[in-house]
Amino acid sequence: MPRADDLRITALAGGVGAARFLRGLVRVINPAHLCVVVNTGDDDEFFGLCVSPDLDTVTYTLADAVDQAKGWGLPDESFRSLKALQRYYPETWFGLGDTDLATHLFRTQQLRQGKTLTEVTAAIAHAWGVRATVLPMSNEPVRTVVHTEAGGLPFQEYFVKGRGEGRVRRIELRGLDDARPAPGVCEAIRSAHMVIVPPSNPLVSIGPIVALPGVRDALCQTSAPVVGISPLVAGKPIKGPADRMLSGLGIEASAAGVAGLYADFLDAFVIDSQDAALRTPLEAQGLRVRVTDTIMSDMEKSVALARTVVEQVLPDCRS
Ligand code: FO1
Repeated sequence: MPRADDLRITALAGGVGAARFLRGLVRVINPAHLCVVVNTGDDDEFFGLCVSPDLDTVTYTLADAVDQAKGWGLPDESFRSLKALQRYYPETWFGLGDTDLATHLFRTQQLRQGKTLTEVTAAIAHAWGVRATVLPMSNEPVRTVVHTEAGGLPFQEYFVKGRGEGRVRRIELRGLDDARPAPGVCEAIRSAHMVIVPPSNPLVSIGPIVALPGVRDALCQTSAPVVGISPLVAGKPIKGPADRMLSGLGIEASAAGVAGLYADFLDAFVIDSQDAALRTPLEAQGLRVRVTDTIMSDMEKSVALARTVVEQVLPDCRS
């Protein structure tokens, strides 16, 4: 059995929820042994700039540079450039901060020079001193489009401009048919000692990663235990519209509903103490269940949760 220090862990990640877990994980294991595969379905272009919100949230958080209150972006931001852009653009609802703009300018320029998103993401992570490997899920664009009664909206338009309102009827992953997992994604899942699915939205954060060809098979076939952490506590997410999205699609908005979406690849599931009653039904589905405090309101709680997850499955890990 490997020691916690030697563990090679691959985590799938959306934005804020996953990042809060990962900030604890890099204090429990060697960060150089962590590979994070990040959702890019939320990516979009604003003012000609390529914006990858989940990649940046993970990178800034692992660099201990994220705005703690919001969980995304950089602290002490000003928005003078955005205000100036109002002169030229009718819509400036997406809050790109002045400091954050540097990352989008760099990413856009590098992509236009022909670099892949994998290469640019590695360069950004390196520039922020991040020791973990941060991988975009794909180098091809996959865009999450949320269909409500009002029609299909690109993810940021649904989530930020529309505040996640409207009954969700369908989630479309535009571009999926022409996309492959980025180099290293399936290998990282297959060669890890442990795979973690942190508390991210199962439909629009983890869903796009798992939908890429070969990723679900890699998760099912890896010899590593796959452990998930429920993003829902007493049926509600800490942040975002996951519960309403699940209900809209006819899926139970609970830890059990989320476990059902991961049923074919999950070995163990960590649920919150408030959901202790779900332990027995989840165990009846063949899952190993750990009940603990999953609300990561500060760094100590993130570290404690990461330690619980790692210790829970450590005995299952092959050397
Ligand atoms: N979230 C918001 O609620 N409002 C914003 O204006 C906003 C801007 C933004 C800019 C850069 C960035 O990296 C993230 C940003 N986010 C904003 C967060 C983002 O919408 C979400 O965290 C993810 O897409 C969901 O994981």
